[in-house]
Amino acid sequence: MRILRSFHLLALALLTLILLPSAASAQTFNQQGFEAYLQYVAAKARSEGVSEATVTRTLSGLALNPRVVQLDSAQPGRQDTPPPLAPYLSRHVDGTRIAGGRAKLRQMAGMLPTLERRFGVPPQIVTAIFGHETNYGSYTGDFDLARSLATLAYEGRRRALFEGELIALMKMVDRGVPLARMKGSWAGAFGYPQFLPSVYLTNAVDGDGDGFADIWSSSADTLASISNYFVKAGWRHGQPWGVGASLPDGFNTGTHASRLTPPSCSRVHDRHSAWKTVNEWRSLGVQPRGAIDGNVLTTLFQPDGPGTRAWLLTGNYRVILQYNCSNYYAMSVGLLADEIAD
Ligand SMILES: [Ca+2]
Repeated sequence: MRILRSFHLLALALLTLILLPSAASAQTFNQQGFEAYLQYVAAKARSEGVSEATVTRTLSGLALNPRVVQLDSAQPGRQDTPPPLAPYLSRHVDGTRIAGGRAKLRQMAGMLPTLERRFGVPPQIVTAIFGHETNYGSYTGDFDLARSLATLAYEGRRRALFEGELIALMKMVDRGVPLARMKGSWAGAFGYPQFLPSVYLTNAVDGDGDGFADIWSSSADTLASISNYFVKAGWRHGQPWGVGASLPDGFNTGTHASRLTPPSCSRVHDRHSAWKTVNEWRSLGVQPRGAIDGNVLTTLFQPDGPGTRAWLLTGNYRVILQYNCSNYYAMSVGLLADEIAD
């Protein structure tokens, strides 16, 4: 076995030398180059222990998907001034999504105490994620995931990410997930919580006791899997994600800017102030408008400028950002969760 692995790795190294320069160049960005690249991915998957049967079934006959390339290149670029938050919130935390969340919590009421005891994450937070990702399961995408991931990897803008996800997809198949279930968004996310394959492998769990983590059609498994993700990402039981805050007249948030350099996703984190305890904020005249312990560390966030809504955000807000690093996303998840809670 060890010898076989070494042989695979050697073959992989050779294939990398032979294929990558041509696969990456503009001239060979075509089906032929794509197929050559897939040979390289197949060798890499084998070296990571994926079975030959799965490699063949997943990659043979796969065609480059021009629609995925088109959608990826149409992604909006960076904007110098972020758009205002308030209009986004009114579009995403609306009556329909709030009613849908309350209905989902009622439907799942039987399992919620167990869920919260097992993971320590409030069901309304997890349900708000479910609501934001797929409107509680009403749309999950019908792109062929292997084809999307292979296309995005071959295209090369984020090759390491998508190549890893394509191999993770094959590992899911080896674990018993039918290849026919591998449908999802053009960018490779699937199921009720829109996990990527690597996220499924490390976070998906069974919530209804049938032994299978079915995030395609089981709300119980979906809520358990998102809860598991949140626990692993560091959710602190008993702390809110954040609370609204009243600022004194003329308060200058700029004087409390953070001096830390965020390790990742800096454009999102740069918009938050320095960390202070709630009591320290109170001493500066900032009043929390919800229940929160005085010793909790928070950042102040007033996205739309002086005179607009402001919030004190806890470390749990950072956990929501790990799911999707966008202030627009995390704020609307937090506010939707507050709305759908009892
Ligand atoms: Ca299950």
